[in-house]
Amino acid sequence: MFLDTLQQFCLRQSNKIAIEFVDEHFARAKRVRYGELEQIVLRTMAMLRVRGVGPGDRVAIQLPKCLPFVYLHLAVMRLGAISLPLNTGYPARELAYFLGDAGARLYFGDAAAQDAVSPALAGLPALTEAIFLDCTSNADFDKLVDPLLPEDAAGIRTPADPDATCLMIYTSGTTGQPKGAELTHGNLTANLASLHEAWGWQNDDVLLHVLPIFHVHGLVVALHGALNAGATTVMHRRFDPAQALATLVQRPCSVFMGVPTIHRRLVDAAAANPVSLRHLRLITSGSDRLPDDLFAAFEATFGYRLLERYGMSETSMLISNPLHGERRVGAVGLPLPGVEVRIVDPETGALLPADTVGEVQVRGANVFKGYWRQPEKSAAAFTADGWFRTGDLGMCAPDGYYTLKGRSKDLIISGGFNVYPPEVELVLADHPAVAASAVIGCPDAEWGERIVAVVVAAPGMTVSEQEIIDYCRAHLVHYKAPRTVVFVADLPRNAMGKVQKAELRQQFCA
Ligand code: MCA
Repeated sequence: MFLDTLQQFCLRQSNKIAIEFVDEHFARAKRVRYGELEQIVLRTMAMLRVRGVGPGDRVAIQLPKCLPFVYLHLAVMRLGAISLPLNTGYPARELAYFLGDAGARLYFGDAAAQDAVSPALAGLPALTEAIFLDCTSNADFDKLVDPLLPEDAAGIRTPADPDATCLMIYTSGTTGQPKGAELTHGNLTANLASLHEAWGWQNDDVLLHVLPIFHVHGLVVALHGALNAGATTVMHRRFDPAQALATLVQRPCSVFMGVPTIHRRLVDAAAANPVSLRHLRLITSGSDRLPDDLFAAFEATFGYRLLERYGMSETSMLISNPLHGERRVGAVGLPLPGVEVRIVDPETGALLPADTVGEVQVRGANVFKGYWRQPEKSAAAFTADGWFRTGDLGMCAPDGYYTLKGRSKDLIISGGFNVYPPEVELVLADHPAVAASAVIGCPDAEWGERIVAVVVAAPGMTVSEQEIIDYCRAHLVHYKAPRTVVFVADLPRNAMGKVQKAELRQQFCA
C-alpha cells in the first residue's frame, strides 16, 4: 500500500530530497530528505500516540501550507487514524460543523487564527485537545515532537487493512450539510497505481507543487503521487505565477499540476517574458473544465499541450487524457487503468449509446467507502450494482474519449473550488434583511465562474450589496462569498415553487 511504498523509499533513498519547501516570500527553502521524513513522521506518530490517538480517531489539520501539515497528515494515517484536512479559510461556523460532525479527537490549528476559531472549539464532546502552531517557522512543531524519539513509535505497524478509512474530505451537495467522504488506504493506493501507470511517474521526477494541500488535488494527486514514486517535490507555500515560472524553468521541474485559474495566470505572466515549458514531462489541468481558449493559449505560450483530467473527492482521479497519444481539446480523456466508466440515463438508469449525454457513473477500487455516518446518503450515492453516481453529465465518443457536459447538481466551480448554492443560500436566509435568495454561477474569464446572489429584501428593510457580501464573508470560507449581489422584487418560480435558476442566469450573467 501507499504508506509501505513511501516507507521503502525512505529506507532505500534516505539521502534524496523528498520535499523542498519554499516560504511565502520565496526567500528560504527547507529541504527534507526521505530518511529525515521517516524519522519525523515516526516522532510525530509517537507524539500523537502520547495524546491517545489510535486507529479510527479523526485528527483535524487546519494549518496553512507547511511541512508540519505534511508530517501530521502522514503520521495520522500511519497510526491507522483518519486525517481530516481543513481549509484555513473556514470561519468558526463552518469549522464547528466539520469538527462536530467528524467527532474529531484532536485539532491542529494556526496560532494566528486562534482567537477567531476558538468559539468553534467549545462544546465538542469528542475533542480532547486543540494545538495551535505558528507555521511561519517549524519551531512550534519541533517543540512538540522534540521530546520524542523515532523508537517511541517502534512497534506501530503500518495499517494493513485496505478497507480502513485514512482520509476524510468534506464535500457539499445540493441538499443538507456537507458530508465527509471516507477514503481508505485501498482507495488511495489503487488511484496512485492508476496514475503511476497512466502518467508515467518516475523516480527522478521533480514536481512543482503550488496547490493547497487540504484537497484531493494538491494532497493526493500531486503530493502523494510524487512520494509514491520516490520523486522530489518543490513545494511553494503560495502560488505566484512569476515564481512558479522561474522555478519550472530554472530548477528545472518535470511535473506541474494546476487548475484553469492557475494556468490562466501563468499565461498572463508569460506575456511579457515568454518561456518554454517543453522540457516538462507532464503538466495537468483539473478541478474545473479547461476552457478551449486557455488550452490553445497555453500551448501557444509555452509550447506544451495541457493534459486535462477529471476526478472528484469521492473517487480521486477517474478519466485522463493520455500521456502519449491525443490530448483532445474539450475532452477529459479515457478511463484510467482500473477505473470503469459508463454513461446512463439519469432517470431510468439505462445504458446510453456513444455520443449521447447522460450521467457519468464510475466503479473501481479507487471509489470511496461512503459518507461518514450517513448510511442513507451513502446508499443513495451508489446504484444497486455498485456504480457511484457522480452527478456530472457527460458523453463518450465512439473512440472512447469522454467529454463533460455540465453538472446535474447545480454546482458552481470558482478557481477550482466547488460551491453548492444551498450552502450560500442558507447563510443568506439567516440575514434579517433577506426574505429570499438564489445563488447562481456566472461565467468568468479568471475564475471559471463568479458567484452572484439574487436577493429579495425583507419587507421594509434596506440592505446594501456590500453588507450582504461582508455578511457572507464572515460566515463562509472566502471563495463561497458572492462577488455580486442583485436585488429583485421576486424570484422567478415554476408551478412547483422551484426557483428558475436558468432564467436568473440568463438575466444576470450578461
Ligand atoms: C482566492 N479567492 C477566490 C478563490 N481563491 N475567490 C473565488 N474563488 C477562488 N478559488 C479570492 C481571495 O480570497 C481574494 O479575495 C481574491 O480572490 C484574490 O486572491 P488571490 O491572492 O488572487 O488568490 P490566490 O490565493 O492566488 O488563489 C487563487 C488560486 C486558488 C491559486 C487559483 O483559488 C487555488 O489554489 N485554487 C485551487 C483549488 C483546488 O486545489 N481545488 C481542488 C479541489 P479578496 O482579495 O477579496 O480577499 S477539487 C479536487 O480536489 C478534485 C478531486 C479534482 O478533480 O481536482
